[in-house]
Amino acid sequence: MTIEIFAHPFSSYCMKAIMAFYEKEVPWTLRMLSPEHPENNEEHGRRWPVRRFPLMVADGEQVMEATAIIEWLEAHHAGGTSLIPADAAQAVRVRMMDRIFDNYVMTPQGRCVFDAIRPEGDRDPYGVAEAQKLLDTSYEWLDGEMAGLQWAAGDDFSMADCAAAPALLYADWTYEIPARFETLRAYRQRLIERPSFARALDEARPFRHLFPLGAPTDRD
Ligand SMILES: N[C@@H](CCC(=O)N[C@@H](CS)C(=O)NCC(=O)O)C(=O)O
Repeated sequence: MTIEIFAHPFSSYCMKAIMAFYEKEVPWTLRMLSPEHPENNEEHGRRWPVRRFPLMVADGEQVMEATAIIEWLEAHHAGGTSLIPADAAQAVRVRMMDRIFDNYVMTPQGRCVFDAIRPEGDRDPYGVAEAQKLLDTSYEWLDGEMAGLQWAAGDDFSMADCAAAPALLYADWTYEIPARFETLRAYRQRLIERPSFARALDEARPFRHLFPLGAPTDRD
């Protein structure tokens, strides 16, 4: 089976999908989305006019959305880490936490970053303040929720942790997780040390200068 992923290594949602492939030890080929590869940009836009990435094509079958790509991976490849429990009832927690990290950490984090790259006169301080307020709420809730847990759904690493890793990485760079949330910060560190994410993070390292708010140079 030939699996191609239209992606950029520094993209948070791409990291989410890519680390899942590393967890499952399934080989794939990068179709790099960058100005140096206009043919990839053209095919990506033709396949998915919304132009969001990652987008996966596996033997002609196309899947958009990082979560759906991981769902596809789990459905087609039994090996490696099991990212979604086969038991439907147990899978609820994984899917719920996946949505929580996407909607209430990754989304407000992105809102702050995208505001920073707008032209001066088009900035939205109210929207950024709202996003930061949501991050405050999410950080506090997650700090309590993760107490006593190794991973987002319990003892086993899952798709929810693939969502959490880039979300918490970039959220902390954007709007620091306060020191008092020790449990959440420790979970973020466990994610950074997870080999699948460490690999994706290393592949993204050459692009850190692209982070509009300035990426830290002494950590992560
Ligand atoms: N809901 C999508 C979000 C994908 C997304 O927004 N990806 C970003 C890169 S991290 C993107 O496509 N940015 C391009 C743009 O906003 O035009 C998913 O889960 O895959």
